[in-house]
Amino acid sequence: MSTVLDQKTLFSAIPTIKFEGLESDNPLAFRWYDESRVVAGKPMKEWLRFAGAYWHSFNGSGADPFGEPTHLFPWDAAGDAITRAKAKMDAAFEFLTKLGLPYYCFHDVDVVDYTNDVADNERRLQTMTEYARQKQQETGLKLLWGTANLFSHRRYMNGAATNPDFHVLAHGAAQVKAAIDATIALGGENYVFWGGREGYMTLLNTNMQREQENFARFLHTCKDYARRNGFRGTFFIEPKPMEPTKHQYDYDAATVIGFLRQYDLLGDFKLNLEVNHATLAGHTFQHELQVAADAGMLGSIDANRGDYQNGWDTDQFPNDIYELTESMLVILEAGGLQGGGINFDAKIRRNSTDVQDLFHAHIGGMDLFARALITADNVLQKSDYRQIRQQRYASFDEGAGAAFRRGELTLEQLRDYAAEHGEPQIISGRQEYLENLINRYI
Ligand code: XLS
Ligand code: NI
Ligand code: NI
Repeated sequence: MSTVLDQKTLFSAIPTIKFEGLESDNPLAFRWYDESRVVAGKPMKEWLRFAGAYWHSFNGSGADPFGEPTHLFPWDAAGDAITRAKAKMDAAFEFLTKLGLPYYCFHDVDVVDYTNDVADNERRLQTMTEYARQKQQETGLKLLWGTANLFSHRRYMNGAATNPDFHVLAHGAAQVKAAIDATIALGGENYVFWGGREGYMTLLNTNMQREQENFARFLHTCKDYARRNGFRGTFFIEPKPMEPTKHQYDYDAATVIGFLRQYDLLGDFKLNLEVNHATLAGHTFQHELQVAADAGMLGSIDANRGDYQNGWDTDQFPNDIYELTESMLVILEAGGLQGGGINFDAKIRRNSTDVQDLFHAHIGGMDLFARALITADNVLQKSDYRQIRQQRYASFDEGAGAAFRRGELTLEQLRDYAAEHGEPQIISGRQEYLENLINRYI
């Protein structure tokens, strides 16, 4: 991608990526991801439901705050907005099909250039929606979720739904309406809200209560519109604690669940959790997954990873089998994702400039998830992992412990139990044993 290649030749040298197994030395093949292999009662394909992210793979230019683009895409080279958008979509579908990714995800502005004219913007998106609909039909690819970008345009510098200016909120609403229309027309299975600038830079100029109320009202309004127009999928909120703003209201899973409960949105919304957002919030990804799973809100995930040596959202492709196995344990025990899938919200590095790099990145990520799924399933089926965890709480399963859980014991009765039974035994949490267990099955 470092030199502008002919559109037709961009991906043509790359073969369709196939499963070749562990014997294979072919870097353009899957070694673990065998889509129809059954794990824990379901084909891998159904557990994982991989999606390609339009914004990183087909718009991400490699530019950073210090440097110009390094990924020069042929589809950006010539023609009007629709011509370029169609060329990009042709390439996108070729890429997704070659990888065997069953789904894709997009923001409105990823698909076609955004204009400031509301009606013109709607027409452009409609044209591209029709084009995408045909492409989906030809290839069998599906839309995992659609969304609107309410954070890049300068008018959103103080937020969209939480902007202090109602006029800006209305523009955000216009974009969401068009993006919901597109999602419905494409049979999109979910719709995502990532509140990129729904937060503040300083509390000195911010009425937090009013902003959160407006945010909730906005979500209700969007949800009602979508439902009235036949959208039956799930709405996802994607938590992130900061970046681009100092503080974002959708801080982490627990915060979002509290917000949805407070504003009566629990019935229609679930969570789309992103690895790098979890770490930015000071959590592990497993923590976020567990919080969501426990609330019945584990909808979808954005797969990527951060960098241990710096704090920001580097969106690198996942490559740590140990961490991912821990995450898959949570996902498997929760019975899978509710309605969502695994979206590669990840980008190749600025200096990864070969066409193959985008393939290697996704192959690595897909193989890693497949391997983590198999490993986690082995841990659950073959080891005493479940038993140890269950045993740890056994004192609550019968007798006084069970009575406590049923709400039958007063504080006095608890006191008497302590006095009668003396000092509790010291019981190990067996952390190192459990940690070794994961490595044993990798
Ligand atoms: C940015 C977010 C974004 C969402 C979609 O950090 O991850 O890419 O997934 O708006
Ligand atoms: Ni994301
Ligand atoms: Ni992100």
